[in-house]
Amino acid sequence: MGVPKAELHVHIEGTLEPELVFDLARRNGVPAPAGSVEELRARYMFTGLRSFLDVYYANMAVLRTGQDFHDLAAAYLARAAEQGVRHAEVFFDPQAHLARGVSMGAVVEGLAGAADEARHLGISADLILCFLRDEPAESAAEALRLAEPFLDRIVAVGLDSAEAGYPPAAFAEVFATARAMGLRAVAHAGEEGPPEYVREALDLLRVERVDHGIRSLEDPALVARLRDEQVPLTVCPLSNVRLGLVDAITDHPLARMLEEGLLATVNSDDPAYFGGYAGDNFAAVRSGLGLSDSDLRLLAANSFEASFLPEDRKTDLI
Ligand code: ES4
Ligand code: ZN
Repeated sequence: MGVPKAELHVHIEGTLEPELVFDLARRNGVPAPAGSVEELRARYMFTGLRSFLDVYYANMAVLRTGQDFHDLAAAYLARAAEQGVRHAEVFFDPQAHLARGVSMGAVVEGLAGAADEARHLGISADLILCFLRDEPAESAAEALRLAEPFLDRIVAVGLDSAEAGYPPAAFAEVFATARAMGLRAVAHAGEEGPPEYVREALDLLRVERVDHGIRSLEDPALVARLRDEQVPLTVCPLSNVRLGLVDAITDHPLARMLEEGLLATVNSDDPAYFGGYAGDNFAAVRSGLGLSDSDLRLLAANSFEASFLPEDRKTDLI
């Protein structure tokens, strides 16, 4: 079951297990991306973020209807609840789906319907609309415009996809528009990109959390700022190892981040691809880094603290 926690960094499309890829391909009459589940899983050997994203975007082509998004989220929320996740803030990538002719309504209503139904499992979920940083900012603005009728189901905007060479600055305006609409803001930064991208995310996008942020450790002044301002970092240990950004779980910088007094959390990122859900990531850092019970309690408390839940619900859950 695992310690009660919130999951703040999970891409719903990254929870698409190979079995569901094949079920949905059959249901929708679209080609499966491989000959078999085993053949597909055998491709999950990544040399970096780009090599992972190529497989991730290819597989999500089987997602066509609101029911597909519902079933995807229902499966994730059931597995997350089993691993002790009491609240999830879930990324989705609408631009990738709009490009295939899937409507914003099908995506958001499918995901939100599953979130409503999962309440009886003891898990709540909110949605974070992510912009693709390797697409033009105009495309992000169009996605935000299309999301306006569904804003009551969306808590925040985020920024994801290939990072190196795509600094946050280009998205300052669309993030300002989103904040003016009442949305909160987060961004991936310092995963494969330099510490400067973390600064830009804070200063230009005015994000309240940084997703990954591990490369911040290369810059002592930035570390001091993240500590002083207690900026939450949503760290994804198994993801970093599987993408080759960290050599081994035993070398993961999470231990150093805690020593530095940073507000770190542990998350799964794309659990269908990286070898585990939230509880598996907690287990991996516990054994790989030799974290103590009090470290694990701190990580769990941080996850609620860093969430966008109302203060009274945070205190109930911590
Ligand atoms: C992602 Cl691991 C990672 N990094 C950036 N963007 C992403 N989208 C899905 N997984
Ligand atoms: Zn991510």
